[in-house]
Amino acid sequence: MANPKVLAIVLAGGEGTRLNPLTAERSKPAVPFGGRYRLVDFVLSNLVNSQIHSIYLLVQYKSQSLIEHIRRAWSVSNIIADHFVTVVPAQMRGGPEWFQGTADAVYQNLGLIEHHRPDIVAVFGADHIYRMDINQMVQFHLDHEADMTVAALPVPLDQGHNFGIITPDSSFRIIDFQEKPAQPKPIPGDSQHCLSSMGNYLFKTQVLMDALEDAHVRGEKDFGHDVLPRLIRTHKVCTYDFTSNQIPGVKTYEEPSYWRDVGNLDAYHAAHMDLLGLEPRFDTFNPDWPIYSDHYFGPEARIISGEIRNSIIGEGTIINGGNIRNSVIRHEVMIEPDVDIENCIIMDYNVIGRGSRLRRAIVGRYNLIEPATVIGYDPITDRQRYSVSPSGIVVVPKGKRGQIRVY
Ligand code: ADQ
Ligand code: ADP
Repeated sequence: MANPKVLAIVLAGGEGTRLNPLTAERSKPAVPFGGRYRLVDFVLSNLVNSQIHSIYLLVQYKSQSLIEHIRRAWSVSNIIADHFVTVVPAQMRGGPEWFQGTADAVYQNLGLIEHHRPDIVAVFGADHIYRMDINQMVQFHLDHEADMTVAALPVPLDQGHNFGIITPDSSFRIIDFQEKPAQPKPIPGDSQHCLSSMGNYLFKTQVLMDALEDAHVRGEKDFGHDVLPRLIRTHKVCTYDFTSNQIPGVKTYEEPSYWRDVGNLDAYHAAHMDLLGLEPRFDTFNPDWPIYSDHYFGPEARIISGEIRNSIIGEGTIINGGNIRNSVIRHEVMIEPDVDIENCIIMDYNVIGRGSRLRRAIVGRYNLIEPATVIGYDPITDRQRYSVSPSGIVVVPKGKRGQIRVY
């Protein structure tokens, strides 16, 4: 089939409880990432760069911030009818209930699929940092005449309990699937890794529609727990090897097949550190495969004085002294004199008061960090005042919007 019609459904309703307090007031896909992005920008950029332009984004949990980001960053021309990024809230068409799970979210929107009648439906998660040419997966799906295809990659065995674990046969057909197993099966010949689903699926349209009707009748709600394990018994479900995906413009120094589920604060912090350095593990600069986001209409960053090493400095930020190392500072942050910042993520609209010392901290948006504040040096005080991750990352939650004026 040349040029199949692909409709994308991006699941963007995740609560992201393990990222709390970053998700206390917004859904996980809306969580800021890097110097200027939100998590959802990665999957949307992958779709658009793969020329998949018909995109529904299913939202649910605390979605206002995500909806506004999509409006600012992802409004597309209305001249071409099938080019759209449309937010779909839970509309309770089938009864008085929100989406009950990922499969139920798509089930409640089967009408959209019927309306478009695509050849293939791409159901993708919105929570991951990666580049992927989805057309290569589409080609694989067609070549293997699969009813469903699941993108997958090897992950360390000790992380396997967080993911759906796949066992394929030699022709890539999935013969076993365990959602978040306590004891994941290693890949034959590689005892240190297991094959994890990335939560990105392609379906033949009718197969998806029938599977969701069937799941609904049975009271089943989730792709990973219910739909996938059932479909592998009745249909041809294949696994697409993400490590075979080739992206133009990826540098030799980048980690091959970079993919991160930034599901908890430690993983989220570590993925930021992957953006740093002259040769970062994941380079956000790739003109052949850009990551799109909203435009910031304020001024450039201004460095008045201070020493900055190996850091990302967002637009509209003013550095007025101090020492900044291995950190990501987003837009409109005021760094006052004599500040010391190391291994930190400072989100937008913050003032870091004179003489403060911050180490391994994440500062949510809209905070005024009082002068001489110390964060990340004394675990007991940190735990009394802030959230602290298992590895000791200290998180200052989001402050009140409109409270901070940097200029
Ligand atoms: P999880 O990431 O744990 O596992 P889940 O929490 O269901 O799965 O989230 C999947 C995607 O759906 C995310 O993008 C999330 O934001 C979104 N989502 C969650 N609930 C939703 C709802 N009610 N409405 C709309 N969107 C919703 C899944 C798979 C695993 C796989 C991992 C990879 O189940 O098999 O290994 O993804 O991270
Ligand atoms: P974020 O940091 O995620 O972008 P903001 O505080 O900047 O969040 O808010 C983004 C949008 O979400 C704003 O329009 C704001 O009014 C809205 N918003 C934030 N919190 C809430 C809330 N608790 N209830 C309703 N809307 C909210």
